[in-house]
Amino acid sequence: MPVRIIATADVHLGMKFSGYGELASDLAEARFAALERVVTVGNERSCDLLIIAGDLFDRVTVASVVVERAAAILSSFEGALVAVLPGNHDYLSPSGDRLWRSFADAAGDRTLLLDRAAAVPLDRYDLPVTLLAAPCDSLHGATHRVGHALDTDRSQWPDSAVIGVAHGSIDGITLDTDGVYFPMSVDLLRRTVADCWIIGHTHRFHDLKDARTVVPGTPEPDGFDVRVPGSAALIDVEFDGEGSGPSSLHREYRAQAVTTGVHRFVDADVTLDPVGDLRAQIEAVVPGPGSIVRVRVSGRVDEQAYRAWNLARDSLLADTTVYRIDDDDVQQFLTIEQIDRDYVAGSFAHSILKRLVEADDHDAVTEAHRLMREHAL
Ligand SMILES: [Mn+2]
Repeated sequence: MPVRIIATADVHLGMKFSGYGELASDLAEARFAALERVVTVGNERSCDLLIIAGDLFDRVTVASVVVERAAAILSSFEGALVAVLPGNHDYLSPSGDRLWRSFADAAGDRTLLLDRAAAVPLDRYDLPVTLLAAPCDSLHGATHRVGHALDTDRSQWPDSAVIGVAHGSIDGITLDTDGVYFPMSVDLLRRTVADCWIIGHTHRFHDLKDARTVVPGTPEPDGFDVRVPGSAALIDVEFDGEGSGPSSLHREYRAQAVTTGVHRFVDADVTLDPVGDLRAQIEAVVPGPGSIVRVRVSGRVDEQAYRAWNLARDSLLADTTVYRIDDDDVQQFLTIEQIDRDYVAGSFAHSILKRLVEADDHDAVTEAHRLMREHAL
């Protein structure tokens, strides 16, 4: 009997986005919508199991309304079970778990908290699956929590798929310079008895066949370091090898990313063409509704276009899809009229600038003008 899983991680419900001004509430709300879409996709694709591989919540101190909303959304999953692993942001705390206790109170009986580093057979939910759970117990950890999956005897579950669920960095995939996010390597994962791993923490989808590992990614991008749309992983685990006894059962997984996110974070560079419509040149790099764009603008324009650019920039910023404009590199052409106006005729500065403008050497004009202003010549 094949098993179909919808997997997500790093939902980070309760994230505040305090640096994003008036976009903050929209971005915070989008994370709940993303979890709803994960559940919807799971239902549409008739998934048996929904797995959340850590960081469902952004921190252990999220408001109880956040916990209740999460539990309500997850309760609409129509498969046999929702399994939730604590990640490094919503870690199990040794001092007692207000977060996970209130989650357990709010969640239904088809929700299972993976709160021990142990094997968890799911036969009581009528699923031919044993999970090897590796929850986080702190924000940081120098060593992974998957050790028990190395020396577990999997022959105790001859008819089950054995699926690891962990949270942390993966060597070569996740940036973890100091090795503080429960680091795992492809080699380590390969040596475990799992048929397949589902590992959270990395915010973009990966199917690491070498490591038999699926990284679902975050269902909704949470900043400019996530350049891909939000996704979840749809995983089919197939059993074959019939006829020669259960121990020879061969299990194989197939994984695909399904898009679940709304927002896209985009960085763009624009060199202004002073002749064209300035606002339109910026709008051309906005990929569409839901995108949050940071634009670096450069170019050299005349005095009139420079004034027009300042107006265009302000109106673009009032439009919240363009989140930030860095236009330090937009420079104004210097004209003879301006030089006559700003510098004393016959002065050193006046004659140098005038000669450079007449020679059409605008790079030199810009640089000389900058130096003269700096030194108040
Ligand atoms: Mn994490």
